[in-house]
Amino acid sequence: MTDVVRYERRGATGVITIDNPPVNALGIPVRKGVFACLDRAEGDADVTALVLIGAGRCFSAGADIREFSRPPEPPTVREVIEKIRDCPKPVIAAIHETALGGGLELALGCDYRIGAPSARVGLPEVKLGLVPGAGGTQRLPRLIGVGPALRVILGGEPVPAAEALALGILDEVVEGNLADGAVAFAERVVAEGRPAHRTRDLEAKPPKAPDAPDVFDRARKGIGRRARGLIAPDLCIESVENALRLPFDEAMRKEREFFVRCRESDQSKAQRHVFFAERQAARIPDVPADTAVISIRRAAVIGCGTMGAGIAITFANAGIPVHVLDVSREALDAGLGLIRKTYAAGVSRGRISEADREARMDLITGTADYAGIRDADIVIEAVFEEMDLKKKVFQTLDRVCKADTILATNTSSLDVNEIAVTTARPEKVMGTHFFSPAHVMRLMENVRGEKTSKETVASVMGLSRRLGKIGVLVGVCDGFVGNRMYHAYTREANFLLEEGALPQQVDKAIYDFGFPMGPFTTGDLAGLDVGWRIRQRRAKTRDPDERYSPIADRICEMGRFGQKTGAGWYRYEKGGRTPIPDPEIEKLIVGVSDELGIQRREIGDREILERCLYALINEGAKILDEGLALRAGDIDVIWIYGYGFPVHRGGPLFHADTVGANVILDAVRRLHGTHGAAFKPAPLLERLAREGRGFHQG
Ligand code: 3H9
Repeated sequence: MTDVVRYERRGATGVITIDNPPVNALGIPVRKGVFACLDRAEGDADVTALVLIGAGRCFSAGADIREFSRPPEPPTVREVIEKIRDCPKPVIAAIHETALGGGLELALGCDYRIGAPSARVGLPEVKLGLVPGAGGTQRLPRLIGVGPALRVILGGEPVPAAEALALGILDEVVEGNLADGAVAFAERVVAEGRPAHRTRDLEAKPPKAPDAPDVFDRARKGIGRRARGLIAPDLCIESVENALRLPFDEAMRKEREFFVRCRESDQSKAQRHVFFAERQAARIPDVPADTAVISIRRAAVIGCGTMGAGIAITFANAGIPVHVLDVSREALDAGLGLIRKTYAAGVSRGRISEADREARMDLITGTADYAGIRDADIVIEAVFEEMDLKKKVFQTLDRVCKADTILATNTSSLDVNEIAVTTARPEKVMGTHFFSPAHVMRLMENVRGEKTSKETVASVMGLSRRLGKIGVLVGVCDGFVGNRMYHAYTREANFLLEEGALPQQVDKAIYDFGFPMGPFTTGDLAGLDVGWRIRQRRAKTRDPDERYSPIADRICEMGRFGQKTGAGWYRYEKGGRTPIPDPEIEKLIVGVSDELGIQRREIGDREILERCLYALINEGAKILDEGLALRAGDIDVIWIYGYGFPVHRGGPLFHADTVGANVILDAVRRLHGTHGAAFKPAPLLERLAREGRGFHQG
């Protein structure tokens, strides 16, 4: 009926197939096509029932998110669903793989839903800063009850077929050919004379134990910290609440109002930006998608500390066999012990089954001998952050590994080019910067050296995806993209302490902005000693005229390395993780201000945010201009997935666009006047302000 929707007859059943690659998004041509097919089937006297099915990868990934920035064009998804409602013949949705968002809402508008065992259904709108907008908050509670519906809507995660069947989202799971199964199901419905089965006509099911009686209060509390500052989760709850207290049509009107409010909000715009930026990051302009890649069947990790262990778990979780090498038998045993402990915690929290734990542990082999890793297709070095040590490891790897093995380093700051040239295969050397804990954090900063080949880049970027990570390609500079920006951000945080603020005040302002924690709490969690060692190494090359805050060094000199030593920027109760402001640190900070002759003053939250965030943005602009990141969106993705930048603000450079380049430049110039070199305006920021553009426009 249109290029993307087909109609055919199979006996007395009309089959409508959505075929809109890659994910059958419900854009205008699809909506028009389904609408027209429904018209045709209604008028066909020989058709007794209809099947709605998707071709290709999935049933449907929902509304076409790209259309949200344009005025809606009829028929809307809701109007298509109303057309199904008014259809005098039963309509059966047949789902394979994913039915998400508007895709599931379309299926909920049908009389019955059957699924292949691969089916996964969900309403992920909340992850885009949205409320489901085509009846999801009304039909789902009617079908499965408000408690389970709230869990599906607020979690945003897809529900697998078996669970969807148990909940009542699916009426049947069909093995074998889905289209055949759907036609047979349709014929059965007609033969049995089953009446129309419209979800809208059902009563919303009030909460039952264990959700009763205060399911909504508990949902609000449950989303707590996770939903801090977000508008969509609360509106999702209110909309589901409306399913119980308002007539269907009125609750639907409200749902639409909430959806539009969210769609137009900066928050949803930011979250939609992140959705696309995340996918865009996988594209490397000079490395075409069909570039030959090295097939990675087996990996090795060198160094079995916290990082090495986390990386090994990441490989095993993705089903890739991995050797873990540590030349010290003791360190190896400790590392393997850490891996076992991590998996045991996963089992006890119900995240993985015993069988999975066994299978994954079986993929990990420890060795103290380089000969044992000869067959690896990629080796990731995660030894101590020392250039000489890393060079030695790479020379050994170059000698023992087969010729096409990729040699990667997990360094967070050292020069990948310098490491690469110590080998006879610099084209196969790259940085793979994981973030701690490596098996949890989704970011991988993939560092391309001067000599890294396109094949190596394509292989490592592909590997990131296989590992379930978001790989972002960056160039070589001190700290790469993420840590170089982090340095600019924490440097300002430290200067603020010298000028009058306290750690808890800075942390609160950053937390209130939406980060999971401020820089000092983060420092205590990550450990302060690594940064201290890096600073000591750099001390000789530091420009003596450059402003330098000694506070962090003094804290380390006291043996306070953060949570692991029970004290850092804060103090901690024995075994506790709650940072407690420490008068001793306040005394130290005030003492440093005195020493430096700085008159302490009242510092407000606004200044804290400007100083920390604008330093971050200014540095990001320099990095972009220097070509060390491919796009502004890549920097946003790095900061969201590696550093906890609030997703509803879209990352530092998206946030900069919402504030305006000219506003930020004015502030940066003012700060440059008072706080010196660190705020030297980035030329790119100046250009954007002059041209009235943003980082993401043009
Ligand atoms: C909604 O439905 C609102 C309704 O309540 C109300 C309506 C009135 N639109 O992720 P992939 C693109 S809101 C447009 O790499 P995978 C994606 O950008 C929507 N484009 O594949 C990529 O393009 P490119 C609620 C979309 O196999 C390509 O498809 N739905 C959409 O790893 C492949 O994507 C969601 O939030 C879309 N809806 O994962 C689901 N979806 O190749 C969003 C994907 O140019 N989608 N694209 O980079 C997903 O979660 C995943 O894409 C999915 C497949 C799991 C489906």
